[in-house]
Amino acid sequence: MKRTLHLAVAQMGPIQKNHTRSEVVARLSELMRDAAARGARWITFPELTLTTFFPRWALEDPAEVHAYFEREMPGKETQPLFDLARKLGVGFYLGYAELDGDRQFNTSILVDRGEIIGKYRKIHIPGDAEPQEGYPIQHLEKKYFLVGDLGFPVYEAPEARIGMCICNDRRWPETYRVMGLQSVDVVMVGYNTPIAYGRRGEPAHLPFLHNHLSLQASAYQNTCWVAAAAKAGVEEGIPMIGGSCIVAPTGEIAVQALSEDDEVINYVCDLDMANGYRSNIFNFARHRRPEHYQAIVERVGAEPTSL
Ligand code: CDV
Repeated sequence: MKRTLHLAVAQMGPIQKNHTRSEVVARLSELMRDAAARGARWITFPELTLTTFFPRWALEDPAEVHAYFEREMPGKETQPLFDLARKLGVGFYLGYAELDGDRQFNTSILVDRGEIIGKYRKIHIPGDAEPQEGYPIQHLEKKYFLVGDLGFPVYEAPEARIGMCICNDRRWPETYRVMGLQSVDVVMVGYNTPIAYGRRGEPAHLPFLHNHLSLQASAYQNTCWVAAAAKAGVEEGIPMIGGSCIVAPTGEIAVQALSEDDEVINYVCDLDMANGYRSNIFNFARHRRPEHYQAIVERVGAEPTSL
């Protein structure tokens, strides 16, 4: 019998600084109800879903910083989302800022019908630790987050092997290959991608291109489905891309969000679609040549010297 999984991606519109967690959880609950009514079994929410994207600011007061973090999950405000998922019989990916003792991580979890079954902590932390002169906007994730310490685990959910990554991770081929080598069926990823990033920014169309380019190439090269959820629109004056999508192992976008607001997209994914590639062009066991890939783990930055 064909293995299928009904996936939904719940894109979110902006979350402003004055929006409370309870307001956000009410929006997430509405999206979850919509996804479940369409028959979806798993839902991907964005990165740092519970608050505005605070790493755009250089906050110094620890109390102000910690107000953006979750000390427990579920907490008082997030418990209703877990309860609803249990009632509706759905699973979800949720990104949030995690405070573990005094360690701060950019984290995502997999929650199946109210129970946490997996956790990931963002590994590729982009941006800077200090504000940069001349940048149109600041992106200070290095100020707030440690590099994740859990690797790229793949979790055995009842219907599929599910892996996670977070925003900037989706641009790095290593992210997916480590999960591809664990026969991942679905990679879930949430993102907050401002349109003007870096010293001069780029032409505005490029962040959209690079988003889909990375997701589509990675799905194809690792023969998996990718479910990608944006937090989109203008948040605290900063425009962020949408383009949330579900990508097939063929590299094709199966379905894509059209708005920059709260929006559910869904697709019944044929998990066996990967088999053709896995037994042929991307049969890793037959065709990979790791003895020639040492540089990938031995060298971090590019150098103009041969290995
Ligand atoms: N939240 C992110 O990781 N955003 C980065 C931006 C800074 C480029 C991204 O890769 O989309």
